[in-house]
Order: sequence, then C-alpha cells, then structure tokens
Amino acid sequence: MIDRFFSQTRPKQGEDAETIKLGRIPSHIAIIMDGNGRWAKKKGLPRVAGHREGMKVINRVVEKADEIGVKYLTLYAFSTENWKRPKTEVDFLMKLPERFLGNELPKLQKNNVKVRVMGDKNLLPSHTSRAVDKAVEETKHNTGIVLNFALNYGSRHELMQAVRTLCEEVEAGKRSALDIDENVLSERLLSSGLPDPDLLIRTSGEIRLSNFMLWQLAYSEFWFTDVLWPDFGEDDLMEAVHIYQTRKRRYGGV
Ligand code: V07
Repeated sequence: MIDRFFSQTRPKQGEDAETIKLGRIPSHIAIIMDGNGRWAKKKGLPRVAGHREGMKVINRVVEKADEIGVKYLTLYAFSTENWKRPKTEVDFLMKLPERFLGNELPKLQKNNVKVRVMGDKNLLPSHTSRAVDKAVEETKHNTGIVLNFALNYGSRHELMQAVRTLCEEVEAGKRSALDIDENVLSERLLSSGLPDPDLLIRTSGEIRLSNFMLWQLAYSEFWFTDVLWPDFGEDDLMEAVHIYQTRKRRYGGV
C-alpha cells in the first residue's frame, strides 16, 4: 500500500540512492542557517569566510528543495539581534544580499524562482535594500518555488507591529476588536501570503528558536542537526524531509 508512494531518485555521484515518499513533501521549509562562524574558526579562517561559504550552500538547497516539490523555502539570513556583532562583520553581511543576487539572479529567473524578503528594510544600508527590491520586483511574476529571505527579521517585533496596526485600526473605528481572529493577525505578519512552515531546520546543534517565526511555527515539525551550515548538503535536506515524513502531525488532536 505505502510502497507506491515511494520513489527512487537518481543517485548522484558520491551519494546513495535515497527513498522519499512522494505523498508528503513539506510544502514550506524554514531554515536557521547557523554555524558559519564556527565553521570558519574550526578551519582557522576569519568568520566572514564562513558566511561566504554559507552563501554558496543556498543554491544547492534551493535546487534540491524545488526538485522534490517544496513550494516555499524561508531562510534566516540576518536577525534584528545580529546588529550587535562587530561592525566589520555586519558590513560584510550587508554586502551578501547584493553579492548573492548579483551572481544568482539570472539562474533564479531561469528556474522560475520567486524571491521574497521579510524583515524591517528601513535599517538596511541603501545598497542592500536596492538590490533586494530589484530582485523581488524582477521575480514577482515567477510561479516556481518561493525563496523567502528573513533579513533584519525578529518575530517579537513583527508581532508587536501587527498588534499596533490592528490597535490603530480599532482606534480609528475601522474595525471592532471582536473581529480580530487568528487569520486577521496572520495577515498582518511579514509572512502574509505564505502558509505556515511545515518543517523547521536549524543547523549547528543549537536547540532554540532565537526569535524566528514564533507565531508561524506553532504546529511545525522541528529538526535539529549538528552539521554546520557551510557543510549542509542535499543529503542533509533529504534526511530532514525523511524524518518529517516519519512523524505524525496532530495539530493538537489525537
Ligand atoms: C547571508 C549567507 C548564508 C548563511 C547565513 C549568514 C550569511 C544570502 C543572503 C540574501 C539575503 C537577501 C536576499 C538575497 C540573499 C544573505 C545575509 C547573510 C545578510 F534578497 N545569504 N546571506 N544575507 N549569509
């Protein structure tokens, strides 16, 4: 019975054939790409070398996710807390969106990828927000996988802003407090239009959410791995999806 939901994907070089169920692919995967600095330190390199290497991994993961039928991929690129890092590191990080898009936008276009960004854009350097706006604009009609970058994102700030907007609407007499329900609040979040993530992946052995999509991850499956983000590969993604498929989601029911 279950067998016909299994498919063999072609083994790539150096990779064993994996078996995944076609039936239950997570529609939305969110990833906390952690461990870039630690990866660099282990190799005796500056932290920024880890960030650069971490950026190279993104393509592989997007392509693999797309290949197995994932529809939305959200990547935590920069948190509102990351401003506390040394200025040189922050300056380097703020160049990565442009660098990534400069290199990859043609390929993203070719692959019909739709780029989205969620986070407070006001605090970004103008060169960063310009590059990001351009990519979002140029890919807005694409109908393939949605690649959503959380950039200067913090979940409590996002929730607070949503509450503020709704309160203003109530104060202005535009709505009654009584018609605020979960859907109304969801639509005010930066993830509006995206389904909640089915699966959260965090790399590098940290077992926390770190202010990432607190509302949206309420019913998601979590998968943590000790693998550092620059070492993360297609096989790790497949393992996460495989484990996701072995878990039964109940949404609080029985
Ligand atoms: C960043 C590389 C990946 C590992 C995690 C930290 C460092 C891609 C982007 C990006 C962001 C927005 C966008 C296109 C690309 C990025 C930052 C850091 C700040 F529209 N990688 N990456 N942004 N890292």
